[in-house]
Amino acid sequence: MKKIMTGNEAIARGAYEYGVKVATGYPGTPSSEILENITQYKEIYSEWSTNEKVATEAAIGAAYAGRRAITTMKQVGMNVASDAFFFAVYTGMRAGLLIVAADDPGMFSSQNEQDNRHYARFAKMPMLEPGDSQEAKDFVGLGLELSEKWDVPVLLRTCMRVSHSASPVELGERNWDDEALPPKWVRNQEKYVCTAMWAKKKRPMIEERLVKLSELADTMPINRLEWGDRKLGIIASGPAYYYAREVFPNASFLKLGMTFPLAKGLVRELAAGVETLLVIEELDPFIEDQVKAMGIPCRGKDIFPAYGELLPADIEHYCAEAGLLPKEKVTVKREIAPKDLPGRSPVLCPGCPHRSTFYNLAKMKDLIIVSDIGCYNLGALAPFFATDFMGSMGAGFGVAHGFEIGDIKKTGQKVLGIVGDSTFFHNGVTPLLNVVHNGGNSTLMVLDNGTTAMTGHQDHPGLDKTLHGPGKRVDIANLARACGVEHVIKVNAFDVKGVEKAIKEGLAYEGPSFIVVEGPCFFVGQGSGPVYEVDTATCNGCTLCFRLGCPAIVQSDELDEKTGRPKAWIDPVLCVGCDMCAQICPRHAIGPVVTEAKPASGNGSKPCAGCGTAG
Ligand SMILES: Cc1ncc(C[n+]2csc(CCOP(=O)(O)OP(=O)(O)O)c2C)c(N)n1
Repeated sequence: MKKIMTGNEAIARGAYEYGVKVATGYPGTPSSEILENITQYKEIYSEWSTNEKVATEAAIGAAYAGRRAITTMKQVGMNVASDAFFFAVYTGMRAGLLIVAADDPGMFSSQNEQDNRHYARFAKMPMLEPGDSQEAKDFVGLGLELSEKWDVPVLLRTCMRVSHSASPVELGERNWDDEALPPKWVRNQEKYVCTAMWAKKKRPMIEERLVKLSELADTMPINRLEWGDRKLGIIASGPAYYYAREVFPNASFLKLGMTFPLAKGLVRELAAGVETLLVIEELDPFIEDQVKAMGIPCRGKDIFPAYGELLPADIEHYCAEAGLLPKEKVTVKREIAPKDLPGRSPVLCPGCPHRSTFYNLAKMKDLIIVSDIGCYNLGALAPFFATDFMGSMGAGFGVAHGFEIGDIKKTGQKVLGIVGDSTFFHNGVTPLLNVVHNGGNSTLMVLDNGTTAMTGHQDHPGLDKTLHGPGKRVDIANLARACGVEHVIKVNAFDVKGVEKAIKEGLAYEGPSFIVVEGPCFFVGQGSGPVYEVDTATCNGCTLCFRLGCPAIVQSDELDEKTGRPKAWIDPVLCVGCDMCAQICPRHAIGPVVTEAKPASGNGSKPCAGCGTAG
């Protein structure tokens, strides 16, 4: 049977069919749906782990235990996970281990662009690159087989276009004897204890394995020569292969499914048979550099940029410029947005608990606000423009401490570090410990909205549910106390003044202080309260409520006679009754519409957890 599936769904299906027993991961676009789809297969244990390193270690342990395992992450997750998979290349495992990392060429949802293919070469592990959903599923099976045969983790590298686009997939049955108990663990220290004296002995084997895998690559059906016109030979993998085929239907091709180690024999054969050799690959010249290192001249990054996506229109455009394609053959229009298109900045949702924090912080002008990744990164944008920094998960705390030990206080400025709740568990606890242990004085704040909102509401240790069901909740404030913070403040995110007071109190405290701003994300439980409205007779167009950046509050057509400024209007379709606008309105012109209650949405049977006025 065939089914249309996204690449992520197909990888999940592959995990099922090829007998994966344990699946771990940490959310991140474009990879998150793999694990979410795996939960439908009850044969597989799955969990959101606290971060990518923990997820990878758990998958490694499961593979040591003799169970096929898979771990999933977005591209920057590999940076966090890398300390784990480097050693697994030395130890090998008892069952197959697949590390799935989804790259994001074009940076649709990432803080930096990176080409994770380098990790395969860096860690010296084989890498498969699917170009569509069928390959995504098949390569799971192939990767696990390779992993078991060569006793090494295998990297399955996808990218956004493979992860999120859909194509037909032939479905099969689960074809692995997954219930059979693996043999008992027998201690083998030389294999599994990566102390230098034993690990060192494996170094030559790791190099020899790569040579043998490269020889194998020449014979693998997923690496294939497709002879056509001999004028142009193209090496490509992943979606770039299909795009290149569209642009050059008659050229000769080397389609690579395993891109590391390289099928050098096939590369030589193609190079010898064509006039011009061209490598078409997104991001870095990963294949191109290896081809050139073989002494084979080829073109590639002299034509294409080493950043962004390379869609068919881009390939046409750059190849026409380089004289490889007649200009009249350029058929597809490059989608470059018109320059006069109005910019539309993303905003916090109506009812977002983060709003009170950034409304208050926007007023604290001489404060350095070291923030982090999550929905709360929108505090950097209009109307707040409140934050000074965002880098990588956990850096909100780590870099804040750096400002402090960098003596920034001598300039009279104070520093506030901010992370979200999922980010706190991911990588915020260790920098907190660092502050405490080193006698730091930072004010650190967790915006606890009870979910990993930005990536689609996954669980984390601060919740009483897991991917499968009930879980043990770790209390953030108690954890901070256990880390040695003496001054811990908890505040209701929907109490705008309370949040301001908490921030000021934290900043005034001598020694590390820790503020937990608690209030659930609208989508996980806050629910709708009554719709709010503006009493236009009282509103004088002071514009203060606009500073909340709530999409439900807009300028009305009615101008205030005295000030000449537009009065506010609340869109009843968008308002969820969080009450923040009512709290800050100096003329008390905003309040709930008493007569008509808006039907609850989402988990909205509960009253608003924060402001107490909703019901
Ligand atoms: C190392 C790494 N892993 C995953 C991500 C993807 N990611 C971006 S924000 C985020 C989670 C944010 O959750 P939280 O801190 O709770 O903030 P919220 O979005 O709920 O406000 C994740 C997982 C990333 N950017 N970096």
